[in-house]
Amino acid sequence: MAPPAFSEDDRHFMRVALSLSKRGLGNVWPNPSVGCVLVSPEGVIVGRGNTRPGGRPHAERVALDMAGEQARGATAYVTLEPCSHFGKSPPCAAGLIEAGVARVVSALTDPDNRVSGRGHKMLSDAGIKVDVGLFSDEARKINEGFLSRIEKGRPFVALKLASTMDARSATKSGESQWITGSAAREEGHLLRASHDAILVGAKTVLADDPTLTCRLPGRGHHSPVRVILDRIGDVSPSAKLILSADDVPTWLVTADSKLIELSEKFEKTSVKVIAARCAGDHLDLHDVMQKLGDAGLTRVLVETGGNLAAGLLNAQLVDRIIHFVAPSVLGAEGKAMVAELGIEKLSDMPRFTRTSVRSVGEDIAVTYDFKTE
Ligand code: AOF
Ligand code: ZN
Repeated sequence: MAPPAFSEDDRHFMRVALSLSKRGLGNVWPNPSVGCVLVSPEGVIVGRGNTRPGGRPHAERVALDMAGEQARGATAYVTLEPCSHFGKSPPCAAGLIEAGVARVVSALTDPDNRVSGRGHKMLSDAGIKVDVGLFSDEARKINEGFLSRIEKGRPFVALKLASTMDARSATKSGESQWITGSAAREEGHLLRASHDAILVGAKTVLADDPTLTCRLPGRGHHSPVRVILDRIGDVSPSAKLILSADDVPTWLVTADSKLIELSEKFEKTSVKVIAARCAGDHLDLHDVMQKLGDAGLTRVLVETGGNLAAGLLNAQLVDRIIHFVAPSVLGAEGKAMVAELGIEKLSDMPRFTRTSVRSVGEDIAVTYDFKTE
């Protein structure tokens, strides 16, 4: 069958839906962040919506509620296939049918096995014209977290690194605050807001006692889950992350053998203790990510020291690197931003594709995505 032909209007309205969908990133896990625009036959937007915080209501439901009767005869632009399953509310596909929508333009088939094509089929069985595939690459990118959890069983992992020009992240004695400037640190907060969780190692908690919240003027107080990897139970109940666990969710991942001990240690707090397998003297990072995916996380931002960064790179678990580079030099005695990887041959290096370079205040921010082929 020939691929559907999309008009300039189709492209325009799908772009609006895509930009709406970005608003929910970090806020809608375990669900994908979807955007929906309803356009009347006269070309007027009569409803729009994106998946609401916590993942419900779905985008289509929000847009349909806004449009009311005006949805009749409209075209719906959706960044993901409308769902076909009964969750806490009836399927979005049924909602679109009932509202009398005439055509649905959808960017992507939903890989969730409760949907996977059935939403599109429900719509076309009801006589609605369904055109799939407009801006699918863009839609995939926005929902890379959700897709990773469904397709690989683990969240999309972004590693944030901040260093001098010679890739040092601290002095020999461990002084690291602050290598990058205030603009880069502010960007760091923005980055946190678009992730479901921030992951750190116990060593970072012991050294810096961070809060890892999102402090962004005018952007409310959405703070992602804080995840601490603490294989042996080093983190103290008086760490700021633990003390603030009532306000911002804090999860601690430990070795299977420590589950009971640490559950008791944090019994009186709101900390959620999760057990993962060990591989030698460290946590099996594949199992850690699998457990975080099982718990619903789709986008994890790692802000940690060189050892965990190296572990994740060696395990091929880094999907993206965001590297802030300061205009300074620390020399070989400084701490490397990535610890030893044990690489002997260039052909064994993990390789990335650069996707953006920007100047941020005095620093530069370079983003790289993992090279898959
Ligand atoms: C949509 N529109 O805005 C989103 C969808 O647990 P439930 O019932 O909320 O369903 C979650 C699933 O619904 C999720 O895994 C994905 O397949 C789909 N998400 N679907 O029609 C939306 N967020
Ligand atoms: Zn839905």
